[in-house]
Amino acid sequence: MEIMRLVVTGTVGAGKSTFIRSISEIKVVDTDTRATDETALLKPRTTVAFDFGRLQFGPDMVLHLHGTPGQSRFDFMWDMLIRKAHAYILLVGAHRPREFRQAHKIVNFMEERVHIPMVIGLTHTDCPGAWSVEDVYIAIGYLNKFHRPPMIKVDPTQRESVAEAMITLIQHLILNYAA
Ligand SMILES: Nc1nc2c(ncn2[C@@H]2O[C@H](COP(=O)(O)OP(=O)(O)OP(=O)(O)O)[C@@H](O)[C@H]2O)c(=O)[nH]1
Ligand SMILES: [Mg+2]
Repeated sequence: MEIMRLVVTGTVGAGKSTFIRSISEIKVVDTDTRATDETALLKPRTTVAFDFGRLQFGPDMVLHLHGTPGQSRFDFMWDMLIRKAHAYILLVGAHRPREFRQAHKIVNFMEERVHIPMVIGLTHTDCPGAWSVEDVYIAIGYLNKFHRPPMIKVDPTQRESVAEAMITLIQHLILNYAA
């Protein structure tokens, strides 16, 4: 049985914990705690260490899903989780442009440590003020159309949508391995 370790990272409240809860076949181990800092203005609970979920993918492969906290004060967890990952998805809330800088910062953090396949999952596209895929690419620093990771819209609350995003990530991973 092959274990594929995938990291779900991204900005605060983008939907990382929800994403893993939607797809995991075991009850997710999470470390969500009542938010007491500025995050409390956005949401009542936040991840302080990690989320962990598991998904059987075909007869010979099992996916381990590791969700990171969104807040950068927990970036030692980003470091621990990304170093063991085979690929990652960066979730970005399309409705919170003020967080796009943070998304850029997370990508830089990861790229300084690993060179592994990644895709971007754009969440909250159903919310008022949501930015388009093209505008988000530019806002987080991907100006060159020919040199970008794939970006897909994903609704972490919908299992089907999360499954589609996972398939995109795994296809990207396989293509990269084959190259
Ligand atoms: N409408 C809508 N709500 C969403 C979407 N994605 C996530 N949510 C909601 O956003 C809220 C925050 O989701 P979480 O999964 O806690 O976010 P997180 O990325 O784990 O946040 P931190 O751990 O604090 O960084 C939850 O209430 C989700 O149900 C989306 O695409 N659309
Ligand atoms: Mg979380």
